[in-house]
Parts: sequence; C-alpha cells; structure tokens
Amino acid sequence: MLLWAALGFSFATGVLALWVGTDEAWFVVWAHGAGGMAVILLVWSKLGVIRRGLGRRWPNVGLSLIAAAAAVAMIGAGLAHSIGLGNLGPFTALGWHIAFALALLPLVLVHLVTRPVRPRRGDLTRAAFLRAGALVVGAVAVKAVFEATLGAPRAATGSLRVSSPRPTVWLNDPTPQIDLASYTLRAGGTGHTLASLGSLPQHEITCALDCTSGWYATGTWRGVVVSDLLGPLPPGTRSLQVRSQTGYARRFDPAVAEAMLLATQLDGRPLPAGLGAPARLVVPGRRGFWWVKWVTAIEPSTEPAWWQVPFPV
Ligand SMILES: Nc1nc2c(c(=O)[nH]1)N[C@H]1C(S)=C(S)[C@@H](COP(=O)(O)O)O[C@H]1N2
Ligand SMILES: [Mo]
Repeated sequence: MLLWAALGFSFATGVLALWVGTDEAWFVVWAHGAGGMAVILLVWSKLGVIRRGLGRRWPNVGLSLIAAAAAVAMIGAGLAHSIGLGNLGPFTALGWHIAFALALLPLVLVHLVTRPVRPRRGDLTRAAFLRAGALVVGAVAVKAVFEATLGAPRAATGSLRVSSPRPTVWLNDPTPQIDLASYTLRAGGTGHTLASLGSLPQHEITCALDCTSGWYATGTWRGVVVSDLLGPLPPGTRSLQVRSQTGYARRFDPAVAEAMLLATQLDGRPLPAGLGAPARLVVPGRRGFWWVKWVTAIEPSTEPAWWQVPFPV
C-alpha cells in the first residue's frame, strides 16, 4: 500500500515538475526527489517479499523481472541526473529516467489490475499512520542528506547548467529548410518579412532556456516583443496561437504577449537553424517546450489558452 502511494506520488510530482514554470518548480521537484527516496526505502525494506515473489511461475515472473529492471534503471537514471550526469549515450540521464518511468507505467498498471491491492482494515490503524509518518520523515531526511552530499548544483527545476542551448526538439521535429529571403510571418492580419521585423523596436532579454530533458542555458535573446508585433487585439481574443513552420504550436494567454519575445538573435548573433532561425519564441519563466522555434504565425484566437494538450504531441 505505502509503495503504491509513494510510486503514485512520485509519478504525479514528476509529471507536474515538467509542467511548472522555472520559478515555482523547486517545491515540486524537491517533493519528487523525496518521493523517489521513499520508493527506494520501501523497495529496500521489501527485498524479501520480492525474492519470494521470484519463486512464482512464468509469465508472472517474466513480467515482474522486466518491471524490476525498468524500476532499477529508472531510479538509477534519476539519481545519475541528480548527481550531475548530463548525457548518458544518446539521451540525457533525465531523458532515460523519464523513458523508464513511462515504460514502467503500463507494467505497474497491469500489476494493479491483476493483483489489486484492496484497502484492508489494518490500513487505517494507528500503527499504519505511524509507519506512513516515519516513511515521510525518513524520505525527507534521506533527500536532504543526499542533496547536501552527492547532489549536484541544479536550477529550481532540477536542470543542470550548460553553456549554450542545444538544438532540441520535443519529440521528432526535424529542422526545416527556411529560405530567409522569402520568409514571411503572419501575425494577426499582417505579413512580416525579416526586414520588416528588423524595423520594429528591438528588445533584449537575458534569461534561461530550461528544457525538460534536464539542462538549462542562460542567454541574451534579441528581437521583437510579441505585443508590439500584434498591436491592438481583436475583441473576443482569448488566446494567441504561436505556430511553427513544422506544425508544432502552443497557445498563450494574451497577457503573456508583453513578456514574450520573437527572437531573431542569441548572444549578438543571428539564430542558428537548429535553434529556431529565423525567429523563435522566448518565454521567460516557462519551460523550453513553450519556446516555439521556426515561428511562421502568431494568431489571435477566441479559444481559451487552456484549450490545448498540456504537453505538445
Ligand atoms: N517547432 C518546434 N519548436 C520547439 C520544439 C520542437 O520540437 N519544435 N521543441 C521545444 C523544446 S522541448 C525545447 S527545450 C526548445 C529547445 O530550444 P533549442 O533547440 O534552441 O535549445 O525548443 C522548443 N521549441
Ligand atoms: Mo525541451
């Protein structure tokens, strides 16, 4: 029962940690770490049960072994990220952590369906509450000691610092070929070229691009404030949809437009193709997946900003 609670808590805070902005993240991320420590403590205390379980017959044991391997890999990759390992082969340590967690999810659900944990009367006894309380205190203590000793310096989101942004896509979004001479951006009823964007007032923002794969890079971005680009919005506008040449898109509250940059330069140089040339969004305080690259349209819309999948698909 406690193990399911700790796994559920860790999964929920893990997903939330990818969603929350860079400033609010620390509490969720810290709680996620403590949840992970609770899982480790519980698995540790249950090694006997697990060993006995391995005596059962196939295919149960086969699936259990796969699940156990995925769980160990997930925990290992999470710890590896926390002690500062950036890349592990083709992915970041955090990327592996997320991949193993997602692989484990269906196995855990199968286990819950085939061997359901029914609440028992003993679950609500004083002793059970004391055990749960001891677990929380233990997990928080282990997490605190871990951070004070092995934990690498990280941003509030848990991300590790890198010197400059790495060309990164959410899932699979190859860098498009965009001809700079014929590039046009549709923004509210008007079309813009690179030259007309350049003739609007230019602003600079220094802030961190923080990717959910576990890295962040601070840079100085230069370009046009999105609200300057759009001018007065049509009545009834409830969101702005920012669309990439590739089809990737995110929807924003119109109030965010004043803080959002359509950037054409990073650290004094035109954007490289992989980082979103000729123009990409800079959204201070939001995780990287909001920073749409290769922007070709910014359209006011009557749909509310929350009317979108929470994460890009
Ligand atoms: N069109 C498009 N824009 C995108 C993405 C994408 O897949 N497609 N990935 C986002 C994600 S997940 C991140 S972290 C940043 C990465 O920016 P960078 O490549 O400049 O480091 O771009 C965002 N913008
Ligand atoms: Mo990202």
